[in-house]
Amino acid sequence: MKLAVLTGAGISAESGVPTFRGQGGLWKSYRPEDLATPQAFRRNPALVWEWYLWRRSVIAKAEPNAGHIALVELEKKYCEDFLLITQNVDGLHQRAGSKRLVELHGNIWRVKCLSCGAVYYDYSVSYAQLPPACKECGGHIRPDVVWFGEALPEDALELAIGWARSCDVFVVIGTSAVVYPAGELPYLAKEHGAKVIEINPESTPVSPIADVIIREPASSGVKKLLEVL
Ligand code: BJW
Ligand code: ZN
Repeated sequence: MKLAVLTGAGISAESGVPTFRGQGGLWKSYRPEDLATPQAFRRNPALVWEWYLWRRSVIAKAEPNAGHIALVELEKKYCEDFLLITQNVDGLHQRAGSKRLVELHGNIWRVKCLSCGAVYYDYSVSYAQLPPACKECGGHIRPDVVWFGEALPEDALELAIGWARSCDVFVVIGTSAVVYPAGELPYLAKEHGAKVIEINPESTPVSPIADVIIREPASSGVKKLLEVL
């Protein structure tokens, strides 16, 4: 049996990382839609960087929770018949030990230079100046994440689409599923005959097509999933 899992911000909520939408999703009264765009960065790069540095500092203090860890168990059980597709940029799946993982929206700990194109990991939670300078050429750097209106990394998206089309079970954990193209993957899986399982304390647009719904937080929900799969 081939198993694909799509995760969103909800899986990291119990690690203390705020979700984007709903309670606690706001930073200084800005909506993510107002900050996670190339236009916002062009208009006010320091403000956008401040948001990312605040999030980095929160993530740096966070630990993977029982939900992340249970997904590592699932990967060990299914081996190459398993793929974890995450919209999260926090790196908590990797810290828990997930290996068969694809990041659709980049990684908050990676930066990209707007002048020379260098891409590298950078674990700073503060910089002397904003926007920070590239270590290679001194140009301005930005977080290597995917903002609204930007294309997702081609390889990552192709892999995710291939798995959605070919898996037997597609599990959706802790995502509002309102952001595309990631939000489309559960529908694609369903269309291609997969059983869809949702783990989320709240109803989402995926709920009506889900074959099984576990209306629980990720930490207890993924443990239940381990018992049935
Ligand atoms: C728990 C829990 C617990 C709580 N346990 N669960 C109109 C229609 C359709 C599409 C569009 C449209 N207009 C524009 C678009 C496209 C746009 C889009 O989708 N917009 C919609 C908002 C309408 N998409 C894009 O622009 C994408 N790119 C694109 O389409 O490119 C086309 C292109 C092609 C070729 C060339 C050029 C362009 C890019 C989308 C990028 C999204 N980026 C962000 C920021 C990433 C960087 C960063 O982190 O800063 O990604 S936005 C933000 O939303 C982030 C997330 O990954 C993403 C999804 O959020 P997620 O994870 O679902 O979180 P929440 O907060 O929404 O939900 C949390 C859930 O957890 C809730 O359901 C809770 O109930 C649950 N929960 N506690 C389990 N304990
Ligand atoms: Zn550079």
